[in-house]
Amino acid sequence: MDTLKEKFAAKAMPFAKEVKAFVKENGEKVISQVSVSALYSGMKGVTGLITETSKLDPNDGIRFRGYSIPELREKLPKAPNGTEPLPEGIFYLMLLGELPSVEDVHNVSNNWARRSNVPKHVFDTLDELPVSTHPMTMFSIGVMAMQTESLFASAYHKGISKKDYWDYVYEDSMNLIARLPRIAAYIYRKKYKNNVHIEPDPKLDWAANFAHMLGYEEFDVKRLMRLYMTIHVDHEGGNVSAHTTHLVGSALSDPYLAFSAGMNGLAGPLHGLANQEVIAWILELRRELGGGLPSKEEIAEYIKKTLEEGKVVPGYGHAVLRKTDPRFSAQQDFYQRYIKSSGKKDDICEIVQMVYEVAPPILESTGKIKNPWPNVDAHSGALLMHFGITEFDFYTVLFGVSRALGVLASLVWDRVLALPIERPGSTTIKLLMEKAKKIETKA
Ligand code: CMX
Repeated sequence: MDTLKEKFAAKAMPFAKEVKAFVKENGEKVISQVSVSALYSGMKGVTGLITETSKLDPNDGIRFRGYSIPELREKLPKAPNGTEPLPEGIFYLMLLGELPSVEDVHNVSNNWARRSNVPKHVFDTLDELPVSTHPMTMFSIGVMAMQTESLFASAYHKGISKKDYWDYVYEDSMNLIARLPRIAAYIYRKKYKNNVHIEPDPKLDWAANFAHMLGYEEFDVKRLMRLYMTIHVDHEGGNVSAHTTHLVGSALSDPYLAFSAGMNGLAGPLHGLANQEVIAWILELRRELGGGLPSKEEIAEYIKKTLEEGKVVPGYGHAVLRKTDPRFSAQQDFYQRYIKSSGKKDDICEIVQMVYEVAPPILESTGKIKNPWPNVDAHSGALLMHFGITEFDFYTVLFGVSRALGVLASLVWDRVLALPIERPGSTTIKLLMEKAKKIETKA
């Protein structure tokens, strides 16, 4: 057994027993209620899921096992000479609930490097797709093609005990995470770099190796990739990609099937695809305003025009958050600290800042947008553009590679906690109206 798995088993098994006893004792206590409006607005505000890896607060933002993003940027181990956390560390934290040492993180890096070989038929499958296929479609298909490797599916087929499910889900999840950067880089190089591929460098950490396989060797790109792969990992359980992975996994579909389903959700423009939409929107804004750096007044007019056309302002708003997304702030800080402070002012990053100053009051004035502040996607593309990664329809794949760490750590926990198949009830509008009438009458 690998060290991480050993540590996880020692921690998770007694905890699962504790949870079982807790549920038995407290099973009838009500912790959340569903109003008619909650039912009609995507179940927002209704607590209906268990997710161990992270928790979102509308005002405080995301916390991973209790740690905020600024705390993690400080406390998680870094690469030699590095200043941003290694994503291996946040995976360890989400899985085990404790901060890793430098050695722990080094072990996760080596563990993933050992598992990173992608079978040839995955690349062959990707090669069969038209090059015009969207990178997120390619990514999802690449993951599906790799499902042939699922140890869970094969063990389940042969017959295994329920108490061993987590072990195979752990193995599949670790293998999948280890291989995703290679698949993503293959898609990138196939689509945008004349199908010329770069071999992995097993001496590099997971995120730096990813940057290397994409074709970016600069220290700052590796630094950005470590931050980017850390901040996108998880956003508690109810967001579309996390919830879908969990839901599909609850049918005991293996981690390849579950994760691929989650990625199809991430590919929606109201979720992860918003990062490509933001750059498309900024480039169009610049084009319409004649290029260069627009004024704040011009940006304000462009935002109003977007709203008048019945479109969303991408990168703004959130289903849960009610303040500036700390993931946006971390990227803003990256721009200030590593780009602007060395005199390399970037027009797109400057526009992101101006939109931040101008958009919230305009969005608020509509009277209906609950959160006028930026989310993670409002900034990520601008930093990538700065470093020459300009192919913005690829950006959501980067989000997806990172998101794997959170949703797959959660999937392992789902099986340890023996969470059953998910099956909420539904009703019809007619029945809902009848029920509401009775409640009114009673009151
Ligand atoms: N621009 C224009 N209108 C917006 C808006 C925005 N940025 N954000 C919300 N609204 C609108 C909604 O479309 C809705 O309009 P209708 O009542 O006409 O249907 C109304 O304001 C109320 O929406 P809400 O309750 O504030 O927001 P939701 O929880 O329904 O949706 C989100 C949240 C993120 C989908 C929405 O804010 C949005 O579409 N934002 C732009 C897309 C985006 O940036 N998505 C990325 C989110 C982060 C991620 O998952 O990666």
